[in-house]
Amino acid sequence: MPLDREPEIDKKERLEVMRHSAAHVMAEAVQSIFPDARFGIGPSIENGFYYDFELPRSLTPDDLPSIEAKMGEIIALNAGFIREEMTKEKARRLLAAQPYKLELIDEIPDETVSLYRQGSFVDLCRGPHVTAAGEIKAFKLLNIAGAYWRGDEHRPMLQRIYGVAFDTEEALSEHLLWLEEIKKRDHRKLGRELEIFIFDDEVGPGLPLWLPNGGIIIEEIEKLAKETELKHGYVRVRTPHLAKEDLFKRSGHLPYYAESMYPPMEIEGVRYYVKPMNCPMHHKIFASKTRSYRDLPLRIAEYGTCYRYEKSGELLGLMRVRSMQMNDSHIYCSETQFGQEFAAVVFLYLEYFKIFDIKEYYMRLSTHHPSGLGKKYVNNSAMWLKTEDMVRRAMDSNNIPYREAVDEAAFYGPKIDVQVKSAIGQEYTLATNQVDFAQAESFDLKFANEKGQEERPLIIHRAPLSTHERLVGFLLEHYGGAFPVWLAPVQVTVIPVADRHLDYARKLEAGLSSEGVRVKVDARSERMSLKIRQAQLDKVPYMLVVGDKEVATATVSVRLRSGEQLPAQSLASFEETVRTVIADKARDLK
Ligand code: TSB
Ligand code: ZN
Repeated sequence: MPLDREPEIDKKERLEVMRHSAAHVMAEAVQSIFPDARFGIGPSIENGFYYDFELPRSLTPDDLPSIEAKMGEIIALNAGFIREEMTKEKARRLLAAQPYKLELIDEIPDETVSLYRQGSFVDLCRGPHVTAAGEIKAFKLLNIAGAYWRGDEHRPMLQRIYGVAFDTEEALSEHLLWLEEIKKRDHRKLGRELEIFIFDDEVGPGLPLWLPNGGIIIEEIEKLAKETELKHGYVRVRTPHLAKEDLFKRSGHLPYYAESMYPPMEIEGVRYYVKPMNCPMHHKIFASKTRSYRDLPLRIAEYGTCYRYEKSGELLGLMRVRSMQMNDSHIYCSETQFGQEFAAVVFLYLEYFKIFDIKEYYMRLSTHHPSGLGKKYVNNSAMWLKTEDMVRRAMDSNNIPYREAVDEAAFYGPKIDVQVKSAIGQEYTLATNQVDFAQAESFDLKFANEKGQEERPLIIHRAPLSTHERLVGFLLEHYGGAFPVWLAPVQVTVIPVADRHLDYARKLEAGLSSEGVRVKVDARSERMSLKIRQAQLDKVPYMLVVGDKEVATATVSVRLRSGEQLPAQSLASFEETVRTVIADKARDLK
């Protein structure tokens, strides 16, 4: 059947089989280079495959070409993939030098197991495989990473080689090109190049240091959040970074969330924890005076700094860190107010997404799983079911689409998470909107209703703008570093052509700066082309190149970071443009 007529599903399966077979061929190549290699597992994955090895030395990227070359030789020999069924006993004898395989054999419930042999390599494997190695077409090895055996940090660390494989050379080159694009967009790379943030070994993993450019972006985001929240009836508070153990016992963070908390410190005979969340402190503020229905909904907001002990293997640039500042709020409302309040939060994130031009996301209703009750989740089955239903109703009655995900809830209740993808393809929760039926009880929070009777408030925990860390990490990739003008650390660079144009450049700088525009003069005695290139690399939205003509006519020549040139114009007209673009938080520069 011609390839282009092949049903998608068959093609997908065929590619998976080919990729899995490529993993076996890679293992054969590694075995021929390292005869003592021990083998872990080698599955197919999206676009390719990997295999985990225990080797006598650490691999470097320089090893990949020789492994690839060896694979090429094996494929050229076109050895058949031969399946053999045998008793476990026989398989154990055959794989006696392979402790990881022996462990896998022990776990197979059947009497017999299947092995696949191609050339000099034999592997415990369910299959299926290609009939012969020659069917493996275009492939490339990409990188090496450490991977714990069975993902368990107490087991040995193996070396994993990742590769990609496709039907045709064209499909492979297209994919490699796409990977290059993605690499350029990786927020860790952009963050370094644009001087947004750094990590420092001596400070510690997952503890980012924001550089001045990052500081500007954060200030702008906070300004937006504060203005928006003011408009939506929030009040702002400030709370400490640590509190006594008892507070976190009461809130349920100990024990439900203890694994993600830094260990306690002891002072004056009392144990203190740095806070992983701001909620308990906000609850204390709610409880600090008598509340009545007239105070509700009470929306307490804070850009609170939290610390979480995230596993080192899970840390990733700014996307998953250990110190974070959260766009947090806790909304205390009555049960009748709940639906409207909950939906208002969802509409609030949609308002933000419009500003940031975020279009690719989906909402996920994260629910509990009964097996986690009392361990991962507050043990109150009835309330879980009730609040999950309340969320469904709030979403449905506002026609907001969502998918359900079981066993992803917070320990205190169900939530709507907004899932986005980072440039490197991982899915993250950006905004979150959570119900809490547990903490009002444990903090004995109450208000007097219209009839003067005591009622417990429901609590909504929400973070539409996530944490500064995750949001800026995401935005770096989303914009590929080319921030809209309102967020750009430097909005305008003035580039004098020669030293004699410096005075005029300074005048422009003073004018723009008095308008609140973030402007810099590149006063270095360098070639103009080099200064333009620098501003372009820094992704500065506007460059004003000034030479004799601009000085003589009192105008500016405006160059955009895309390379596009705008017509010469007066400073006043340029100021007007920039002012509007900033005020509109526009992505387009004109
Ligand atoms: C919203 N108590 C609630 C709060 O009131 C809370 O802490 N929720 S959370 O645990 O889901 O965190 C809120 C948001 O912070 C998440 O949706 C996610 O976007 C962001 N976040 C969580 N952990 C990290 C982390 N390790 N690094 C960066 N951002 C994080
Ligand atoms: Zn909270």
